[in-house]
Amino acid sequence: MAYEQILFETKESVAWIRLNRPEKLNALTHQLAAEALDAIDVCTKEPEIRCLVVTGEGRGFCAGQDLTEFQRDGLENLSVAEHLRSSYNRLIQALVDLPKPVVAGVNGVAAGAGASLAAACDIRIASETASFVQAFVKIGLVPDSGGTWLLPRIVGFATALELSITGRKVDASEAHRIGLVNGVVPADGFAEEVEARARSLAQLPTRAIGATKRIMAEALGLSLPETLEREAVLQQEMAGSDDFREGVTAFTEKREPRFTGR
Ligand code: T3D
Repeated sequence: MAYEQILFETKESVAWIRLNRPEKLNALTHQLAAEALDAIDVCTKEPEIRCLVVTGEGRGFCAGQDLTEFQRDGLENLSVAEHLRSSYNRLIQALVDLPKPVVAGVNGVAAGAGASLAAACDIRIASETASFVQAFVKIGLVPDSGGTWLLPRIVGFATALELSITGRKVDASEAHRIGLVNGVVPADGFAEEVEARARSLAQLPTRAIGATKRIMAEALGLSLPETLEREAVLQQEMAGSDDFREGVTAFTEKREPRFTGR
C-alpha cells in the first residue's frame, strides 16, 4: 500500500509510524487509519520488527477525528458508528493485539481519538511539550476509540471520568504524575530518546512481551483461578522458546543474553 498520510519506516528492528498531517496536528481521517492499519499488519507479519513507535510529525501527536471531514460529510447524515467500527476500532484493536511492544512517542497534543490512540500503546513517552485532552465532551460526544476502556485502566476510574466529562487539558508533568505517561523527556532530543528506548525494547524477548500484553489484558476480566491457569498455559509456550533457552543459558554463563525474539 502506498502511504500518503503516514510515514512508515523500519530501522534496526524498530518500525516507526509517523502520523503525517502536521498542518492539522495529525487529525485522523479514514484514510490515515487505513494506512496505519496496513503498517501495523506489516509489523505483525515481519519477524525482524520487534518494536513499533507511533508518533506525530510537526508540533502535534494527533488531534483526534478531523472535524472538517464531519463538516464536509454533513452533520445531519453522519454514520459515526459505522465509521468507528470500520476504522478507528480496528486500529485500536490492532495496536492492543500486536504481539510486540508499542511505544507512543507523544511529541505534542493528543486530543480525542488521538488521546485514545496514545492510550492503546503499551508505553507512552511524552515530550515536555505534550498534552492530553479528552476533547470529545467539548463537541458533545462520548470518548471513543477505546477511551472509556483504556483510560480508566491507566489512570483509574475517578481521574478518567473527571478528565472525560470536563475535557480539561493535562500537561506533560501532570500526565506523568497521574500515570498517563511513563516518562517525560525534554523536547530537545525527544526523537533520539524515544528511539533509544524503542531500540532497547526491541532487544528484549519479543514473544514473552507479546504474551505478557495478552495475558495482562485478559486477566483484567478473569478470576484468579482462571488467570493462574492462563499463566500456566502461556508459560508452557514460553518455555519452548529460543529466548527462554538463551535467557537461562546466559544467566548460568554469567553474560548478557542475546535474545532473537523467537
Ligand atoms: O466517526 C468518528 O470518527 C467519530 C469519532 C470521533 C473521535 C474524536 O476524536 S472527537 C474529537 C475530535 N478532536 C477535537 O475535537 C480536537 C479539536 N482540536 C482542538 O481542540 C485543538 O486544535 C487542540 C487542543 C488539539 C490544539 O489546540 P492548538 O491551539 O494547539 O492548535 P489549533 O490552532 O487549534 O490547531 C492548529 C490547526 O490544526 C488549526 O488549523 P488552522 O486554523 O491553522 O488552519 C486547526 O483547525 C487544526 N486542527 C486541530 N484539530 C483539528 C484540526 N483540524 C481538523 N480536525 C481537528 N480535530
